[in-house]
Amino acid sequence: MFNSKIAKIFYQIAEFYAMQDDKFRPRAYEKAARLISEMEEDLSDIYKKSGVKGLMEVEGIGKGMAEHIEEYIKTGKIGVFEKLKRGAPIDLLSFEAIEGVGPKMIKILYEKLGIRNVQDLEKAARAKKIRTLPHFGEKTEENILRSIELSREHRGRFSLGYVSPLVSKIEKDLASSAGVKKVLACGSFRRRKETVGDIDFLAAADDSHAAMEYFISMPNVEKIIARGATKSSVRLDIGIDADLRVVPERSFGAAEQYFTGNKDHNVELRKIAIKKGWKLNEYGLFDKNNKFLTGQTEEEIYKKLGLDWMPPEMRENRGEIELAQKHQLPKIVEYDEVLSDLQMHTTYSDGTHTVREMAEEAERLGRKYIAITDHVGHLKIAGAMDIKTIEKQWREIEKVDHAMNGIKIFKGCEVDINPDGTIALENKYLAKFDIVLGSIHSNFKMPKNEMTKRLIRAIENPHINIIAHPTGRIIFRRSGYEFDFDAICQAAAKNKTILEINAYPSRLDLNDLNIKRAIGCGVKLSLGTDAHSKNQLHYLELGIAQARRGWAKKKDVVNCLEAEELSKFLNRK
Ligand code: DGT
Ligand code: CA
Ligand code: CA
Ligand code: ZN
Repeated sequence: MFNSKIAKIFYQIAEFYAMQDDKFRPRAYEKAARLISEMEEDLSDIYKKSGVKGLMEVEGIGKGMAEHIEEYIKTGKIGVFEKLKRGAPIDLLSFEAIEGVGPKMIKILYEKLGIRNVQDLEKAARAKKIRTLPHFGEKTEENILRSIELSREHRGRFSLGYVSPLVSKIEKDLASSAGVKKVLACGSFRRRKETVGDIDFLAAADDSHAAMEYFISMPNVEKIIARGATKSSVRLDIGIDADLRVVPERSFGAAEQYFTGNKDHNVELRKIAIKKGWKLNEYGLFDKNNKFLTGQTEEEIYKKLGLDWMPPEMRENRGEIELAQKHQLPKIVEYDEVLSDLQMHTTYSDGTHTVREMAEEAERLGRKYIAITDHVGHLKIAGAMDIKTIEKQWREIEKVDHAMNGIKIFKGCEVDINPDGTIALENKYLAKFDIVLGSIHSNFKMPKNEMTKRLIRAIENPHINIIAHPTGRIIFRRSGYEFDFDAICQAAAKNKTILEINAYPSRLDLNDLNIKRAIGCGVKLSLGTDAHSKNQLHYLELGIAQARRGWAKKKDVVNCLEAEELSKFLNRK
């Protein structure tokens, strides 16, 4: 998409300016890059309609940036960016996935060792050259190598939140092409896995021709990898590959099941069919004489095999097949049972929208209540509020809450957990919030037992209601700090401290497996988007999906409580 191209360039411009120690421009370009990548409207459309002026009305885009965009539309290049690249010919995007390697470090690496990309960096680290630089040392060298390994594990995968908007759009467009009766994106996307390797579109049509033609000539196709009558593969412009399979309508359920997977789940299911003397494939369930038994819907397939149907999020061969055979599947939380969003930021700290703007958008999305949770404590870069500002925000929240009838707003905050487990704001202030989230934002590299103690002490604090993004992992970038997860769950259950499922696409923390473990210990979970702008409030769906993948039930998720019930629950602590 055009926006993601511009966003990528702005992100690199920000990094180049950061390398030059520019005080103001890195943040401005970074913010613009973020806002642009989240926009629904295409910048090139805006430009076509209303020129540079129209672009300048977009949030975060000033005159200079609007002119860059015009230049890019007209010439395919941005002069400033080309000049910056000539000054330091570095492949900045290649470093994007390497945790701990920021612009300042890249600058030194380039100037002292001529490192221009991750391959150079790895070579230098393996040759033990990094440690020879002033202030770098062996430890940094090891960390760099570990980060490179981590990024390699994820190579070629994309975060669910990143691909979601485009996948939904293609689903809709495909569905309206001639002769197409049904469309569904299957595979890991349908299972709502946190990252996806490729997208597996499936369509039902008696004549596959129109659907195929449409698919390979969509505006988002960068190149065609393979084309055929019933199966084609393309590379989309956001970088990910997509397949389309077209099957007759009577096979749609079978194909849906087959292409949703996962593979291990399918293998087990096929074994069950074989035991009955049958055959299961993407065209249907067949008896030993190859007679078609069923295939139109997934429900029929599972039923015929003696199993209850289960949501795609559960199909990971983690025990669901046995339970489905015994008709004992847990009833996992439904998307519409979640009433609220319990983490978001506003202009009071590092968010881009006001309390009112966030509340209005949340209401539009159907939330019944929200918690505004701006930073308090040490995070000065994230604009942590002082006491005066907090009190001002409370008055504003009360005013907006009073003025809006459709939604209730809780006064919340996200406060830092100090290295020793104490909290970065005094108890007498914490006591005045409706809801308090405690987070670890610094000193990630502590010994395991110290980190466990740190978290338990925070969990035991009577004013901490929720531990936010409990493991600290960032998908593709950071594996999270080390601690004893089961000990944390036990302490959380005992102290009625909630663990968060942070729904931000690069966090999804707790993840599916940890959610399952936490529930097993009797821990309650909360959902929060951690939205830093109103365009991120729809991420809630991603968090609910992970809750479902972790088999959470309605009773496990506090966001399913009505607002008054939640208040009571919080006050019980
Ligand atoms: P991904 O794309 O790596 O995120 O993961 P998936 O699960 O989307 O895997 P993908 O795209 O390779 O295949 C889509 C589905 O097709 C997969 O979930 C199950 C099915 N499938 C793929 N290969 C096999 C296979 O060898 N046997 C069976 N039974 N099913 C398969
Ligand atoms: Ca796939
Ligand atoms: Ca695939
Ligand atoms: Zn945080």
